[in-house]
Amino acid sequence: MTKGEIVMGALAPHPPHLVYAENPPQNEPVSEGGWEELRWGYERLRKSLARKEFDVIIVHTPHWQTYVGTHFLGVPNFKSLSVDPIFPNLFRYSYDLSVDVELSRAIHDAAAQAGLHVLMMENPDFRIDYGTITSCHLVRPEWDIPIVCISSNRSRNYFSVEVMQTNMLKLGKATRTAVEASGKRALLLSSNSLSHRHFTEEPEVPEDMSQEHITNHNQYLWDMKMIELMRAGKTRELVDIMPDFTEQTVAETDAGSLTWLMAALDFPTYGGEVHAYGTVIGTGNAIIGWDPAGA
Ligand code: 2X7
Ligand code: FE2
Repeated sequence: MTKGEIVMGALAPHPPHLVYAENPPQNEPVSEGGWEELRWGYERLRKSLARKEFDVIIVHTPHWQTYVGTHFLGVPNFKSLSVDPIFPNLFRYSYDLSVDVELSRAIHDAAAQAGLHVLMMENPDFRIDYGTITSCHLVRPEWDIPIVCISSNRSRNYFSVEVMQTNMLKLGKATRTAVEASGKRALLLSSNSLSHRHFTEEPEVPEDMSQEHITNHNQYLWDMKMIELMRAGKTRELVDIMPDFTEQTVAETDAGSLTWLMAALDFPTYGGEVHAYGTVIGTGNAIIGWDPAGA
């Protein structure tokens, strides 16, 4: 069997606003647009992926939160309605997706061998979280490629940011090992925003872009610091600084998705390609791709 590989890794944030703004047939609410900078960034990411062939999308999501260990979807198909608990006015999305259960189990087993607490999620009525759906929709709206979906363990909340980091570095390495052994070509998605201070009130027209900006300047400076490290290929330093960034900007990196991605990519020293940076209800969001072949 030929060795499997990660064909690209991407930071692929999941504000449901972006799906709302696109008006796909699966989403019930109707918008007048909005957040174009980020949506055009996703368009550029999709264009860069058009040059690639891949068999599976592996997504690590902050909105499937498991309190004991890391869980993996373990049922071949899921079909239902996903409603965002905070923005039900924006996101009521009918999904129908397939799962690469074989690769899920292989990553599960590799993670168990590395000493992590893991579980296959085998409830066929399980509701898929909106983080997974939004990132996958924006990267591959055709839904024609199976996914592997990895929960985020709340170890940062139960223990500390350092425990989260240690576990996610192990999980990233286990993911890479399992992909290589599988012979498959995988696209990896870190489904998270960067700085994450939300406004507490939504504008009357959610897509009113005259109301959209970063919540505060220090958050913006932190986001730029992180993006500069990614652009420069200083990903070890990025991971080293992650605990402080996470604490200072209540960043969604607390879920471990970005740490997992950097470890799975084996800490790229080549620059990530920034497709966009933009804010959504005050949070900082970057769309960035790492292409090992273009290194
Ligand atoms: O989950 C999110 C998010 N990460 C960022 C912005 C707005 C809403 O939901
Ligand atoms: Fe989120």
